[in-house]
Amino acid sequence: MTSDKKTPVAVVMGSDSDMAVMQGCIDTLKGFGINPIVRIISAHRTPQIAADFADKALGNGIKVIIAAAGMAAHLAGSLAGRTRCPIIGVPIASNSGVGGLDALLSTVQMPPGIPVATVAIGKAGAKNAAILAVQMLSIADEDLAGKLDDFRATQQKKVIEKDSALQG
Ligand code: RP5
Repeated sequence: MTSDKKTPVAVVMGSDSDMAVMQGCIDTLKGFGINPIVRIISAHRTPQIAADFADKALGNGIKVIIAAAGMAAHLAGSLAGRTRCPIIGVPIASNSGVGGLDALLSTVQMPPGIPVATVAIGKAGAKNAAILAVQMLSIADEDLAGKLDDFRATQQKKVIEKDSALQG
């Protein structure tokens, strides 16, 4: 079975200032042939738009939402409260001076019943969010599953080559 690869993933971020981190997420998805919907939506500054987006997500064919925000990062959680669509949260390190711990706790500490699958702070988390979304979709998509296997094999090969080079 092959899912629609054009629109199954939405990448939502609280501000355009988050794009420097989230570009890696978008690029990783594109590397797997997924051209995501990309939106700037704020839980605090545009709350009605956030609510409408969440309410319509499943009906619009979205299967996974990746939500990134910094500071009091309520975007992922507020979307999660309004949709069954799985939400992957990416905490962003802003200029708050606490290195993204504010966003990490705001994203990960969801009350029981409304989960957000939270990845690491920043660029590593952004890339992992894309890979996790692909893994979710690969359950029902053999083509994506094959791409993930290739990705892991390539990743493993690179590490082995670096180790070999180290051994001289
Ligand atoms: C959050 O506040 C955004 O996700 C961003 O990480 C942070 C700062 O936003 P800007 O002031 O840069 O727009 O809502």
